[in-house]
Amino acid sequence: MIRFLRRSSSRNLFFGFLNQNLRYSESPVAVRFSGRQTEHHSRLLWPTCRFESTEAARHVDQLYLPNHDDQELDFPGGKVPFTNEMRFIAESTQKRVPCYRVLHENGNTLTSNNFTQLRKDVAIKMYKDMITLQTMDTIFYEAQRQGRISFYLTSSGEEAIAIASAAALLPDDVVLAQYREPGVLLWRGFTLQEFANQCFGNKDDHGKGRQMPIHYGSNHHNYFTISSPLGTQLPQAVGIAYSLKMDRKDACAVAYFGDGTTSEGDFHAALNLAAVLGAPVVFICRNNGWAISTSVQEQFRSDGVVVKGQGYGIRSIRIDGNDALAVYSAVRRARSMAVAEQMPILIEALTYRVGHHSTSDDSSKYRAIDEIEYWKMERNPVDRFAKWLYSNRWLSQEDESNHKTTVKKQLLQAIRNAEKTKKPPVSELFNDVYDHLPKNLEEQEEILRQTMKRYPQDYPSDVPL
Ligand SMILES: Cc1ncc(C[n+]2csc(CCOP(=O)(O)OP(=O)(O)O)c2C)c(N)n1
Ligand SMILES: [Mg+2]
Repeated sequence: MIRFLRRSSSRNLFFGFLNQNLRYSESPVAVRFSGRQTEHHSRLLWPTCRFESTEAARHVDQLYLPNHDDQELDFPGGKVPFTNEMRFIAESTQKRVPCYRVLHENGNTLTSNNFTQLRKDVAIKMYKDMITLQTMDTIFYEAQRQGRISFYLTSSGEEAIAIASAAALLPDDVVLAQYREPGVLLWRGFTLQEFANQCFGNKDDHGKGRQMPIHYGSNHHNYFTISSPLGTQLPQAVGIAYSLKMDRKDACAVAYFGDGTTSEGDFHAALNLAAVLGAPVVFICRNNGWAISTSVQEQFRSDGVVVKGQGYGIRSIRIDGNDALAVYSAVRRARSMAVAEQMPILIEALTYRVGHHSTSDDSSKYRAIDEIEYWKMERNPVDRFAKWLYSNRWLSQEDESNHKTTVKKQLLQAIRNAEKTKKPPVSELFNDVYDHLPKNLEEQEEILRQTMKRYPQDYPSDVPL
């Protein structure tokens, strides 16, 4: 059963709005003036509805307060009951939040009704895209090792999260990813040639070669360009979600991030802002156990990430990120709740980073090989999904090997093309920020050109001046 944690504790600490004659819920807004209900849009109410956190008042549980003394503190945001018992809220729940899954490791569904049924064509595309992603990772990784591109980073072990979540979204949903989700862009139709052009930083790259490899972006696919500084995409996603809300769009923003990123202030600011604004944003945390060499045990003391949602008043769920059907079902439900109820949702997907952090890392220095092998062999998300497809007779070995061969050929061709394509000229480094180049940038450009002429051996010879 897909069960999202309620966004406010049922054993809430706040009574709300009980003495106020104005009640507010998300857009379109049901407003009660002295008990009478009128339809309004949230914008009209914005200035008067500051204390939306009083949503908690709906879940009042009197039993929680056996020793309350009948009096309440009339506090901004809602009345708070007094108690004569000095009780601290525990630092953790007694049991860990369970992890929603659909597929057993052997590829069988655990029960037939705990997930959203997948269409055959969607399921096959999901599997083929997972294979394409793996092939892309192998070939680009090798290209980096051969010195043909400067950097790379794989999705190995996390293929199901990117592909299955992308399949559950709609094309108008705006994606703000971290860097380990090229699978979402692949699902949306970014071509192998476009991936290769970005990694090689040639003149056909949409970013004009200004970014490191894997910092993909595509306006056409509603996919914001990746930023290296962790967490910056999260408050941005809230802003975008809020603008979708204002424009009454049937779409949400979707923000992806890793476990390590939850230690950034931006994560906390984003969750709070999203809850307060009622912004339709789905936060998808890929908890893959590691932030480069920092394990999750060193990252946080809480029961992972899922429990943080409730602290901000956000409905949340923990799912098996290596189970494509669980990811698909939960993201589909999350996106429809986010849009229909105009609220943020937090998903924590448990998975494992099977590869090194990036081509600049050697993970054997800080983690056990056995741990990697276990996740690679026994909890492999692609193999698990394939078993399910085979058991449905939706996939044959022949289809699979034909697809692998075709993709490999296409990728090698894409790399050859990308390598042959010219680099963008130096002037592009300074364009596209200002309408007219300001004086200081003109000076910088001139200095760069002179330096390149003076020390040609220190600059790539294939970048036209
Ligand atoms: C603000 C900031 N701090 C530090 C870094 C360096 N850094 C790059 S990736 C990374 C680990 C992030 O881990 P996580 O969010 O779990 O994502 P994963 O790599 O596991 O997918 C760090 C610390 C950065 N890019 N930005
Ligand atoms: Mg991580």
